[in-house]
Amino acid sequence: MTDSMAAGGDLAALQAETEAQLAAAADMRAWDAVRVGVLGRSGSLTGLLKGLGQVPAEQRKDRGAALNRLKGALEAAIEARRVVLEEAALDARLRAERLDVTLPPRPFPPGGPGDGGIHPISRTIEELTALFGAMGFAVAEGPDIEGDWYNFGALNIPDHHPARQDHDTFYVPAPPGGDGRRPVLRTHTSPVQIRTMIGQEPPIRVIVPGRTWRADHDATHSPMFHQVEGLVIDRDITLGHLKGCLIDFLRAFFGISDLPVRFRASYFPFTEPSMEVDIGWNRKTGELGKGGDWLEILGSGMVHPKVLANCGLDPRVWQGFAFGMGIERITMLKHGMADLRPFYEADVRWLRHYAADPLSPPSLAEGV
Ligand code: 2NM
Repeated sequence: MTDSMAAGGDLAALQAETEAQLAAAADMRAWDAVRVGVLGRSGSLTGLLKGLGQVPAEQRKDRGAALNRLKGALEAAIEARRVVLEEAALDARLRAERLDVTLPPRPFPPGGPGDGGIHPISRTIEELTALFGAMGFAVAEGPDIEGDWYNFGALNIPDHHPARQDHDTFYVPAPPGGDGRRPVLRTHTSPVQIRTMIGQEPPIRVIVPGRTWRADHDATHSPMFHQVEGLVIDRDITLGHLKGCLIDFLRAFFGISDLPVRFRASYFPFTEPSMEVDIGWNRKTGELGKGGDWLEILGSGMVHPKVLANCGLDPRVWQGFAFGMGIERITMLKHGMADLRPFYEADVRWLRHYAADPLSPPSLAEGV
């Protein structure tokens, strides 16, 4: 026991030395070495505390109090340095990982690897979603492989109907233990309207874009293609609502405010009455909106009472209209595309030409 120890000079020296080491510790590894060197099992302060027993009894109380004060001071200094080092580490990481969200977008149309565009089918679906969304329609989806009842039966399509024939429809082998009817690759998106009517209370306003399948393949038909169908069900829906909705839609979609639209009586098993809808165009030039010729563009009608009843809706209370059209077809007409096949061929030249800018999604304000 030296005089300086008795006066606590060794403690002041240890405190000064530890504080210097902490200040010099530039990272958490160095910091931890200092901590262990002082407070660890064979650390300098731990040694001093262990030596307390050898201190003469008359000095032990003061010495113990001084050691405890020192321990508190060193623990506080070590903790303070940890906070500083961790904040510095976080600052460095934030600087290194900084993302400049004000950088200009990648060039469009896509010109090189890493650049992308929206496929015209996807773009049309985005446009339909925006246009009908503004009229209060939600988007509904359902399975591509359907039960016979959802695809045909509920829609009042009888067993002998030509649409059901193997010739037109892709069937899947009937699973064991079922009713023996084969599941089908849906031939239209109408089964999703059936599921919607069964699953949710009216009023209903949905559009259903999606893949559909028919055993057909030539320059204007693909075995897989896309449809959008729409359904409105409420207490007092009339043919007037159908006409207003579809005229507004067609004029907005094609961007022609005075596009001629004609409703022509037709037949579908699932609607009564049923109507084909034609738009005005020039057969020679392909120009839409003028020319005196008519082009069939979609099918529509008031939902058949039997279809409503099949879905558990009382036709004396609920009624509505439905419509359907081909997405490839309206996309080709809108953009003057000559051939259906490039939609599915992943030809980068065609895609670069027709792809839409992913950073400019369709907006009603700009006109889709
Ligand atoms: C069309 C034409 C006319 C239609 C009917 C229904 C349902 F489920 F409500 F009965 N969904 N879609 C419909 C009506 C589809 O496509 C040319």
